[in-house]
Amino acid sequence: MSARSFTLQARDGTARAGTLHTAHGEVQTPVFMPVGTAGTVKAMTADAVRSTGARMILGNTYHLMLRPGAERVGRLGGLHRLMDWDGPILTDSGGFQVMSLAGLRKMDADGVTFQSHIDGSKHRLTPERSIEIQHLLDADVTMCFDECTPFPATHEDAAKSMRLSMKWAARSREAFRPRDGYGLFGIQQGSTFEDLRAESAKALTEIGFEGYAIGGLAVGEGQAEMFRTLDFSLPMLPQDKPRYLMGVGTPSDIIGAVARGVDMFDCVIPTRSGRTGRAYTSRGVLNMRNARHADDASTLDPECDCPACTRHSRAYVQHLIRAEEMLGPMLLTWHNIRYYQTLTARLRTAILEGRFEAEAAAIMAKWENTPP
Ligand code: PRF
Ligand code: ZN
Repeated sequence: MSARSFTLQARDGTARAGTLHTAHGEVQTPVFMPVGTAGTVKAMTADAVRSTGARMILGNTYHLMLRPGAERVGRLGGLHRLMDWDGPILTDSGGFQVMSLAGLRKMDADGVTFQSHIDGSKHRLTPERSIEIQHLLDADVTMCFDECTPFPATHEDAAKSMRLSMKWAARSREAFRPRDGYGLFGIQQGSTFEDLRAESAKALTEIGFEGYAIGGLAVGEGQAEMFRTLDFSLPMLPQDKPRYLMGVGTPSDIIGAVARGVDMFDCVIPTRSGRTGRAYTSRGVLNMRNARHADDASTLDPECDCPACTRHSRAYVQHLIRAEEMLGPMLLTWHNIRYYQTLTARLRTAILEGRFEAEAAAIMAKWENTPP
């Protein structure tokens, strides 16, 4: 990426609409990136993902280094080629996944050694190796190697953890090879402490990144505390660069975060809940396992234009889920991703037209007050 890797098109209050320019095309923000952890957005072909309106997806250093291996992905022409996704890809750096998935793990100031959750084999990640892997994957947006501070944390523990992440951010910047259309994002930490978020923002902006992520949130603090932290954390980050809230969230989390100035999101909710039988709709969440859908000839969401909604009944989706047919999770995943794309597109249009607040209120009112 270059100096103009992000253009801000409009502001409505603190909400923003922009465009991210990458080697694999442009992305309109606010953007929701479906999670493609292991070289696939689970249950979806790349064409299907694109047809939902998604333009950028997320991949994971941790999973791909273990299987099929970063060097192998590199030899096979990179992640875009491997998975037939020609749009932009952002890759997470691995530390967060090591902490949540790996078996035995040992942290030191230089990096982390861990056991694979797949076969118990031993591996090591450092800032330098994480960046190298993300190069091999050919990520359009590379994330700094960081430690996601667990919640709750004492001020002392959060400070120590954040300062380690800032040292790793400087090493990540050193290791990153700048190329046109490619960028490195810093990750702010500091738990829910204002002084630590400020120290982290200062450290990151002094190093200088193409974008800034807010890490260490959505880890159990709850929505009110997350919003309170965003209220003071976002103004600390450069206005002219994209802001990415990692691992968030529910539709209401996303609306509240966009209102506060976040531009980018990723979350497993639409894909994971699709595989467990839940549909996110304009009128709230449907559990498609519930017996009340067994004879229901209506669609999942009358406002949705996805294949599940335009061609199938709730009764059919229920049947597929109960019979454990693969098409059930496929249709629900497709629908849920389409719902998230429709949501962010609506927010973007409203920001461009200067009516964000009313649009957000209308979406939330229908979500909360209309029986699904
Ligand atoms: N750091 C990284 N990835 C993440 C997080 C983080 O803090 C989170 C926190 N919600 C999700 N994914 N590198
Ligand atoms: Zn649908």
